[in-house]
Amino acid sequence: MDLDAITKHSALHAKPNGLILQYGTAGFRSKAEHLDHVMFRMGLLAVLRSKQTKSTIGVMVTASHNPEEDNGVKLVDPLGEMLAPSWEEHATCLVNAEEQDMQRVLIDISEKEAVNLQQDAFIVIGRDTRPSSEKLAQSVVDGVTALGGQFNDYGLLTTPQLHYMVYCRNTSGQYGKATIEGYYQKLSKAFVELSKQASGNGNEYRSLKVDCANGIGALKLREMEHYFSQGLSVQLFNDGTEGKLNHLCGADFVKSHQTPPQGMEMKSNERCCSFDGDADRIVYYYLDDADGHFHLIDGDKIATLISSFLKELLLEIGESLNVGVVQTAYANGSSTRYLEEIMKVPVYCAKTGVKHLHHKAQVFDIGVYFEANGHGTVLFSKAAEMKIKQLANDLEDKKMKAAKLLENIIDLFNQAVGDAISNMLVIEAILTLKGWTVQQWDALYTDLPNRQLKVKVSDRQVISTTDAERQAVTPPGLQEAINDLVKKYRLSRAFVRPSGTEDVVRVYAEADSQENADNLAHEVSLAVYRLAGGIGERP
Ligand code: NG1
Ligand code: ZN
Repeated sequence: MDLDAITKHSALHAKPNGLILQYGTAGFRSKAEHLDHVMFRMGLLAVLRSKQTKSTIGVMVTASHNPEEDNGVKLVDPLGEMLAPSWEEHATCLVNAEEQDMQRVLIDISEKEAVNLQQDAFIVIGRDTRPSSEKLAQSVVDGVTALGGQFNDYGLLTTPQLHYMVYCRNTSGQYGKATIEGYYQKLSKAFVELSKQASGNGNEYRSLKVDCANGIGALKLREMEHYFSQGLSVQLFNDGTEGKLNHLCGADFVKSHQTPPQGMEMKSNERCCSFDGDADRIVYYYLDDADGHFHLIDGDKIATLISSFLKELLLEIGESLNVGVVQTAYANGSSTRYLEEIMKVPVYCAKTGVKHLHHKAQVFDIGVYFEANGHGTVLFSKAAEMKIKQLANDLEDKKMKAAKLLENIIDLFNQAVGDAISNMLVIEAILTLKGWTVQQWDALYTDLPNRQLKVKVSDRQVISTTDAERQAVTPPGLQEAINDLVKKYRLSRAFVRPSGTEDVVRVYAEADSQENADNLAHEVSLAVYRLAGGIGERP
């Protein structure tokens, strides 16, 4: 390690005095102007991680669904997964070290993790469309080169595309080609194959309106469109030519406000969907002509559609591969009930953040995981994948057809991470194959009315939780207060947890009516404000 060179370069990316940031649910996030040193240091850390794992490591510059002024960065581990927990701690240490302590922290990490500094390092970098992203990605490059790492800067990419590149490079191209072209071809081929298997012509189902949150999804979908146009035509809204990123649009806005995005022309019964700012989340929705209401189809219903379809195919080929669904505490109670009681699939509840869901999903032959906000994918164990590929060649007609469908579905899911584009194509293919309208999909079950609120407190870490975040352990008295409030309503449930991406406490409540869900959420917010050190205006 040429420590002098690092110190010299680091001075060009100086840390603002006193600023403390934490590697959270999705890496570091903050106002863009606070992140220059973070980017440089994440470039350094990526090189160490690459040397240690002897693999390509990814660095993604994005703040996903956060406002345009924010930015963020996260590292992507060798198989496209989120960074290992011990390295998250190293990241936090490194980023918060004062300039004069940086060298020591770098050496500490290298020693603790037994990094062979002679090993080569290779880093791939991607960024979203935020005005600040280009310069910040350059600071990552500076960090990588200061430690002598090699890199490939892919420029503008969706977050899942960057995960895909990392996965491809570390599996010697077996998963796919590590190029944007390779990504488009792999997914489109699987999608077109799947759509061909649909019996009717299904034309009435094959056009989709997509709200791209004025983000990277628009650019990439436009590039990709002609690869899959045989199977689906997409009409893009909020494509970034006018509006502001994530402002009054995008998956997060639609899910949390339960209203259509601005800038989208919706006619009744049309199938519409929204991506978030870095295109790893997707939610669907439509206006019902019967009642004129807006209907949201969130990650829970996406997981239900996908897992029920997979189960049907497995039944057809007579294979007893186990399918399980992983959710978080934010999953709508109706979805959990439907999955467990009607579909008879095992359901697990994991802590918020896809790395927790991803991890849990790996225990199944086929693990379907989705956050209610529309972030998720399906993981196929290697054994399940091999079995299905073999059956697709061996079995007699009808069974073979089902096995071939499964084979294409495996190819169509981004196995590295949740991916709005890939999930959109999976959903479109399933609806076409089933001959289902968006209403038929929605009718699987009825969501319980729910409400999410945020409460500002002086230190959100005073709240600690257990049981996959469904019970508050501290501060004393809070859980008892929540229990008493929940008892007042029917079909009710509520929980609170500190956000990992914003300086707030999140409150979730559901109940038998919207009014009751709203009241319960409000009352729980007041309890948080009172017992957990609320600041500012009372909720
Ligand atoms: P936090 O801020 O920890 O609640 C949010 C989402 C997560 C996840 C991360 C990363 C909710 C309630 N929380 O985390 O699901 O997507 O952002 O983007 O939606
Ligand atoms: Zn995102």
